[in-house]
Amino acid sequence: MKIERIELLHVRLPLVGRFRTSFGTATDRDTFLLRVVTDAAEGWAEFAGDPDPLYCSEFAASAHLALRDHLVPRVMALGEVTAAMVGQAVEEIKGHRLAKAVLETAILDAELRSYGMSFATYLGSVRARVPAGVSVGIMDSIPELLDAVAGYLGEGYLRIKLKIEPGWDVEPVRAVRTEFGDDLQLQVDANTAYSLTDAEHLRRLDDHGLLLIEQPLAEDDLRGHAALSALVRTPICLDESITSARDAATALALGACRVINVKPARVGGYLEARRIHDLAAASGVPVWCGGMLETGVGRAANLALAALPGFVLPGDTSASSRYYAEDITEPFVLDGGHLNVPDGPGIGVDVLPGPLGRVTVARHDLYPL
Ligand code: NPG
Repeated sequence: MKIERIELLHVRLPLVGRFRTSFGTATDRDTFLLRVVTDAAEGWAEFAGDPDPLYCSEFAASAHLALRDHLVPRVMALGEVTAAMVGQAVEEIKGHRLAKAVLETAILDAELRSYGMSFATYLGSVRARVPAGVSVGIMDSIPELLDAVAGYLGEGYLRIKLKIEPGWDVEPVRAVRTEFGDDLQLQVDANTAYSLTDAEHLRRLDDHGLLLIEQPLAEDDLRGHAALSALVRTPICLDESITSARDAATALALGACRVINVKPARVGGYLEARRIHDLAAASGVPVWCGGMLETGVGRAANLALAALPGFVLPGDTSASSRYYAEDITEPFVLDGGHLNVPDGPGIGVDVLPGPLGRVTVARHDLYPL
């Protein structure tokens, strides 16, 4: 496959409600799409990050530069390209995994479309639909939180994740557990907001039957997570800390986590994400698919990954309406608490020109320049 053109579309979509985490509050999704035109087919992918480096060190503008000046030129130098060649072609560039992921994914989409295979088939998915969880932001009050959770459960979501931070942790968890009962699949996500000196406090979460505590400590603190793991009964899950299959192997060997949130962008793409899945499956470690407020473009590919056999916990694979009144693809809709895994060629959904036009704020050529 020969790449003829790579284009970056800066898009901005309003969120249906603000989404607050321990690292900030989002009111819109401000990101970019990559469109790769080849001699065989066209591919699309979505940059998972944000305009600000608050979740991780990468951000949209850094990814734009990394792609334009370092990643795209290396991939173009290959001549004939397949997605499996991308990782090695960009390996000498340190970091920039979210940027690498969007490039590899758009190329993979084009490649799979060119021979009519879905992401799900390519990755090895074993399910036609996946259970949907939802991530619930930090709220101003407990009644507001209980209302929000009741609304999501009414829609059919099968698992609730509460965002937590110091001052918004044990009480909201207790309130949700009390209101909705012991059968509710409930977990929390701290996005690195705590330190090991909070271990005694975090231990209080053990009373509430949580599936897991996600990323309580700093992303580079594997030792701290291992120590915390020994102090709390609730399984520790890592997100930000895991940027590769090697990280995953290290974290498991150190006892730093018992569950892994697999986000393809964070680890440099779907191929590395699948390696983490395989490693975890071989080690008997449950994984689940995280989300970064993706539009239908990113969500479609995540659903394919979430259908692999080792994804035994519901992911942050919510319906499009969780974030968007109007998505840029046909919306993903909940059906009995599940989402269908796209089975069409590539990511299996098309970008709709009308909605795309309404949210596109700029367009940049990455190749040819
Ligand atoms: O449903 O797509 C989703 C979002 C789930 O909570 C979610 N994502 O830390 O996992 C996270 C968080 C996030 C949001 C991370 C935006 C980065 C950016």
